[in-house]
Amino acid sequence: MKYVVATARAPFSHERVEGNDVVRQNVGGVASSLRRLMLDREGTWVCWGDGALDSLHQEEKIDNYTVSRVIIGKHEKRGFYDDFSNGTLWPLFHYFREKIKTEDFSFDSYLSVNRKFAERIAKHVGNDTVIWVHDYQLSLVPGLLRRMLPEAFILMTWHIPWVAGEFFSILPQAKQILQSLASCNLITFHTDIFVRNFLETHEQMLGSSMAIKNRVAAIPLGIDNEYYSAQNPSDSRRRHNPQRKTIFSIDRLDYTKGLKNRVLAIESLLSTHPELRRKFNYVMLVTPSRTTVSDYVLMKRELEMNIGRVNGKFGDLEWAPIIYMYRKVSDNVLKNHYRFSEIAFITPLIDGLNLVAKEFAAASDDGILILSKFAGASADLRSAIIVNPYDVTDMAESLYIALNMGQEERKARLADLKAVVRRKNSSWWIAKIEKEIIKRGSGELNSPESKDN
Ligand code: GDG
Repeated sequence: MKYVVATARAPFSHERVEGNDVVRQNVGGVASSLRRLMLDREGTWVCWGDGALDSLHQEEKIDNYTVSRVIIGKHEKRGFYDDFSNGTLWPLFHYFREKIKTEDFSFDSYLSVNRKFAERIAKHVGNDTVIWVHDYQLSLVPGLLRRMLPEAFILMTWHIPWVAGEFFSILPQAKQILQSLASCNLITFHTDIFVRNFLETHEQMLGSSMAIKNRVAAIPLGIDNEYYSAQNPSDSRRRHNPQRKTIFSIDRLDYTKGLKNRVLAIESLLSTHPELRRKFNYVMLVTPSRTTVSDYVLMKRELEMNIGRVNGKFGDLEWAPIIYMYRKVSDNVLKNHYRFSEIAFITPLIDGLNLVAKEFAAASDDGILILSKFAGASADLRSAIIVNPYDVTDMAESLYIALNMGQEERKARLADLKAVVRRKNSSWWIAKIEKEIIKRGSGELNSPESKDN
């Protein structure tokens, strides 16, 4: 099988560093799983060339596949990425009704960038090619491609939640997006709930259909378990203060991640259990994200005010409950945090999956995972302490339970989590998806909607 993969984010970018053209590998679970896939098979990866020097390298061979970069102008980037992808679709698919922007002009840019992707993909498609489109930034690509290539096999993997049909229909362009997705041969989501929501949406807006049911599957992304569970020899020392337990989290700065509620949970914990003062640190790593989108700038200010308030209320000359860092860290530093933190506190208000929860389970020596019930990963990671991220008291109580959990229970829970993450790893994910592609075979590749009844 040969692929043309399409993602908004690039696997590699060309940046200018001290006057030199430097190739940078982009981090993130999706990029690394797909990089491995492409290494194994020849093919093309179509992506957005957003690196400073990417326009000089629109087509380039990396290892045994081609990276084909779509170049987007400044104005178009604003409409496509800042406004429609992240100002409209992102809040829509995470149930943030008040944040959804519905200005028409940004949709024009979104459509034109999706068309550029579709045209570029079409250029690289040959016989036996599977076109694999990823995520909400490229939702119109399948429909545009279907018109150009009626026989092609088009697969879409949707990485974020799919919401209830009624909520989705807020979007003026809802039908257009849904019709585009419905033209795929296969659509994968991370959970059964998202599959159910998608099918209900389809039924409400386009009518009931057996064919669409056969083309949707829940296949959660796995991680590279070996990479995260391997010990880094240079990190054999304990990084954190052995006198205190470490509660750890890492997230992009995003309103879906429930960052403020975690700070409030620390406040509640210390108010109800003052004996825990100086007994732990909450190491809160936050990575800059979408810094040109206005909501994100305001959110950062609010989060930092709350951290300052809670540290001011409980801290002293020798201790502050929250150690906040706003930056990107290297993989080695991140793995070190995973390995040595006693507790991972991963409580998004809603999340398609959440790879951090899986990475922590793979890397941890003896840790406890506290996980939001609204993270897609909670469907599999049942041995975590599952919390409601809107219930600050519940989260504080879970922290208290985790801080006092005996070794036997800790070990049993972690062993369960590790077993799931090991089994459903990134190779499992690819194999499962390929099985679904093969199952559908070429007979079903031709115009999927024609089989509807
Ligand atoms: C979408 C969905 C779904 C983050 N900061 C640093 C860093 N990371 C790495 C983590 C992890 C990844 O980035 C973030 O994981 P997410 O699961 O949040 O993925 P996203 O790509 O943001 O989001 C999400 C995912 O797609 C996959 O389908 O789970 O629900 O929103 O791998 O480790 N890595 C390093 N330094 C950082 O500062 N090294």
